[in-house]
Amino acid sequence: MPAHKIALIPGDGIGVDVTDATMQVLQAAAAKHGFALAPTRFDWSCETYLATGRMMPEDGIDQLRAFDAIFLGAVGWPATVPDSVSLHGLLLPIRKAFDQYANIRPHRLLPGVEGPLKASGFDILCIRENTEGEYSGAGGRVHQGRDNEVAVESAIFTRKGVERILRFGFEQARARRGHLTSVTKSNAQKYSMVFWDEVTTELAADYPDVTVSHMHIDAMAAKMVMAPQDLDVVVASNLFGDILTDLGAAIQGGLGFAASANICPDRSAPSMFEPVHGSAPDIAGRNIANPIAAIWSGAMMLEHLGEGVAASAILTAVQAVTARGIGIRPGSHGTDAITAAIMEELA
Ligand code: GGG
Repeated sequence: MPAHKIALIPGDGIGVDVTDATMQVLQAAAAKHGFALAPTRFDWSCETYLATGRMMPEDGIDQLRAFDAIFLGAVGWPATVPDSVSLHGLLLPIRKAFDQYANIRPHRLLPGVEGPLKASGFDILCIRENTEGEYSGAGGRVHQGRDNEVAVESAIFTRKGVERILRFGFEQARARRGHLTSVTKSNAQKYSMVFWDEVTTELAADYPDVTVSHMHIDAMAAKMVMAPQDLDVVVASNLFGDILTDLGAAIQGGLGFAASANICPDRSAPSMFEPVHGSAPDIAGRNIANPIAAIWSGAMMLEHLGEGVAASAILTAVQAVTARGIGIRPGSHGTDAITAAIMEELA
């Protein structure tokens, strides 16, 4: 029986709760569909940082390299470790080291879930550039604490980086409804974002079957609220994609439903799957967190591993559960109850 080697990084807060829930569902799906999952757990978190001074060991990336995929819960415990330290110590280095340049985030309403909008028939695939741009980590500070203090943070856009994420978006659009919206702020950011627009126009010639719109990030934020049903594939830079996908999560009913995949498209390294939400320290360990975003991310991982039938079965089970009204409103059902209902449907 084939066994997929999974690196599990539950991380902090509700990351632990939703990772445990996800693994129960994935293992049940594996048993039913004739494959095995061999998880290895890495307890790398803010607690690790407090104990060792690092979010993960020095050879952490090498330890992960041997796995077929990585599943991550959430990162962050701001009461003890600054978010900038935890994010740059774990999540961002993994994305960069494994060239997981395409961050894919689907936004649509599950059956029974009422989002805050009148529109319900939207199905958006946000694709966020995941390795450079505003999160490149290039910059520095001098004269700290003095009145001549300076902080510089450079957003880096390379032709290779911009081209490959746009090509990825065009391919996705081609496989879906054939429309791509490229999001920039090229009226204000006249170097990097004008460059991004130019590359989009250049590449569009290779995809005559895909229609293209250019939108500014501010107009896009309004569009996602006013007319999300008009959107198909949306491609954006690291920061813009990060923000837009929290908006996407909001219109799909909340962060409890927002799944994501950090894909290394040429498969030269493991891809990583994680819910969009963070660690939510206020509800950690209280059996309150909605595990659906994580379980959906787990289904995306199975799809990536070639287990499409099991992935579809999980999504069908999740949809059946939300259609029954389970897990559709914050606090209506606990983590365990939602997980149990999904397992029941799966069986
Ligand atoms: N579930 C992943 C997580 O903990 N996300 C928190 C976060 O702030 N992520 C920032 C990012 O996705 O770049």
